[in-house]
Amino acid sequence: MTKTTRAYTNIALIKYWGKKDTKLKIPYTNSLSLTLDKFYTDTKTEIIDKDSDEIHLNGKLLNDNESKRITNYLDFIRKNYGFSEHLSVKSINHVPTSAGFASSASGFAALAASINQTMNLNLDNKHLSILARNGSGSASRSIYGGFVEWIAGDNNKNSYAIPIEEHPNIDLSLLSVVISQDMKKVSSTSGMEISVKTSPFYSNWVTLVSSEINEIKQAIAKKDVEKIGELSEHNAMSMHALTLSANPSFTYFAPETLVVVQLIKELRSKGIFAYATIDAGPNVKVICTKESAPIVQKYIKNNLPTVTTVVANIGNGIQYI
Ligand code: 2P0
Repeated sequence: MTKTTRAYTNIALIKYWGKKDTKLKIPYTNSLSLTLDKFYTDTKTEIIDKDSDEIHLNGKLLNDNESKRITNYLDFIRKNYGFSEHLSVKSINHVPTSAGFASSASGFAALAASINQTMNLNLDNKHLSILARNGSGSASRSIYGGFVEWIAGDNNKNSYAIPIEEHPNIDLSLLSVVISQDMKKVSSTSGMEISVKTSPFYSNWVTLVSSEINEIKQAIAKKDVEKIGELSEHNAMSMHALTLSANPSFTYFAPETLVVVQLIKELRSKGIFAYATIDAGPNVKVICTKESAPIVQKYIKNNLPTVTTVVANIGNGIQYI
């Protein structure tokens, strides 16, 4: 009897932005993330005696168009892992769009782990991370809890995530400030592609990430939360500079995104621990401590009453329930 697999979402502190190989999802740089609690995907897969897959998301059977990304992924796995059976996939996403997180990281990590069980692939975590990456790059990191580094590599065998500190005893929380729940106009996949091809700063980004990854690992080892916050904010802003300097230029920022960044700077000038990180959307994730999180939450709500906020803590890797 196969169990349900659960994978949590992660937030990149040093971000993944650009692929050397778009099909296999091999990135140009390493990246480093923190797995979060609360936001997760539960998935169960079963072999079905049919000639196509059945994908259910949150209790709804998806049509061909809606399930295409998943069925393409299942085709890829069948071809590369030597089986031909079709599958029923039942996923429940506990990553509400209202929390401002993407679900592809937890979704593809849970799916990879579930297929590993159902098809008896016997993959260890390294190979599971490779399989998850083939679905979505950031999913490679959701195999593990805590701080995780995705080693870029240069082929399908040597690009995978490794745990840096699975259960770090460190005082960090993440406050998500949700500005908009609308679907983004430029997907991460195409945003990365345009940035790689056209930003004149792309090669500087590759150099920057390699030094910031080393610095943040030292900061994690020393539990230097200030340094972790500083590096994360600088890395996020540098990633967004790639979108602004692309041709044609684009941005994921909404006007309120910049207002929140400004409020965070005001808080810091008053001695409150708060650093911003922003992914491929307008929402801001604020790196806080347990003590500063409610203060930051209140300050942002007072200044921008329309936003919603959610606090997350450090979470675990793949679970079998
Ligand atoms: C990250 N993001 O490191 C970066 C920072 C968004 C900004 O990984 O094309 O959904 O499926 O590999 O993993 C979002 O991109 O992209 C992402 P694909 P993915 O978390």
